[in-house]
Amino acid sequence: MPTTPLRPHDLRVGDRVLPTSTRCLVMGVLNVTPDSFSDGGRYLDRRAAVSHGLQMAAEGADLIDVGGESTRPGASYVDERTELDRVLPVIEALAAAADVPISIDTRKSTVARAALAAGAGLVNDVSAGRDDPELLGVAADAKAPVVLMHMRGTPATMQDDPRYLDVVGEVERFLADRCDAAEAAGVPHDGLVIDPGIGFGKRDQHNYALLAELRRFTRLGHPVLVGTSRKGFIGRALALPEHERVEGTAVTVVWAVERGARIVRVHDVRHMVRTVRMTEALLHRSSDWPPGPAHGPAGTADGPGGAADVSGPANSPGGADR
Ligand code: PMM
Repeated sequence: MPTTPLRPHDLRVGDRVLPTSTRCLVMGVLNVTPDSFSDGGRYLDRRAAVSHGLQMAAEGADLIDVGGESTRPGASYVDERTELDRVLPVIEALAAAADVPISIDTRKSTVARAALAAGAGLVNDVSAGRDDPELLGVAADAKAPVVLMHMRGTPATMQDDPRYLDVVGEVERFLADRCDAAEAAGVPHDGLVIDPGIGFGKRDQHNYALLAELRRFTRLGHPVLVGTSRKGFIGRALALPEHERVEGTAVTVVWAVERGARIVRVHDVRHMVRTVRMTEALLHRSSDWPPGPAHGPAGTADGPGGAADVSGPANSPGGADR
């Protein structure tokens, strides 16, 4: 395994390039499920789901992750027809109306294939291609990038007494092996994203160790995705329920960006877009990162260039607003 961090590459999604080599992207979570731990039941109605996806895009999400199967601890299996019925209409509508790529959060090759045909551009598989080995070939055929996440067991069993001797080393080896499997199935090296799987078959001490050593995962040479949003370890640290974890999530996002994360998967897009931008301004010692025209949706109410744009020239000493 290489010992020094490698520069992660950009991701090619259809005819777009997602600039993961330059900045950390924000992936908005859209769970079309009755039982996901934080937003379950809210977006089971198609119109509500599509409107929330469009809102996240307007708030600056770089991509939208649509899922039709809850992966909360102990969640039961969702059959293929149910999952397809939940996600396909939402993906079709968002692909037509939103100007950001859509990823399909699934463990099933059939769902991945149909979602890609319906307009999704990436596949996010929390089983890293182990539950359904055909999924990697489906992504390869569609030339779609794949997120490979570490999980111990399945969502039904993953929190049954998870133990590791060296959680960071074990997750790193797992991800390296799954990258090899994906490449063997035809997914190109620069179509892979890796994710240590915060909260998937891990105790709090494991989540903390993985976040502390996040930079090690960048040595694999792929963009690192981190999903801490509203998760249980934040709730336990702050003694707060899911909908009260936005500040706790923001701190983990700052931490992850500072340690090399190139995609953060979040529910509270508006807040986390600002959190990521401010962290990157600090890291690059510049209010203008990446240099050049501001990224994100042009002209949203309070996005860059929008009505509430108070950015002023980079390096300006600041006027009334300091
Ligand atoms: N977490 C959840 C679902 N999918 N995918 C990736 N790649 N990484 C994650 O951390 C992740 C995921 C669970 O959270 P949710 O129920 O709020 O979607």
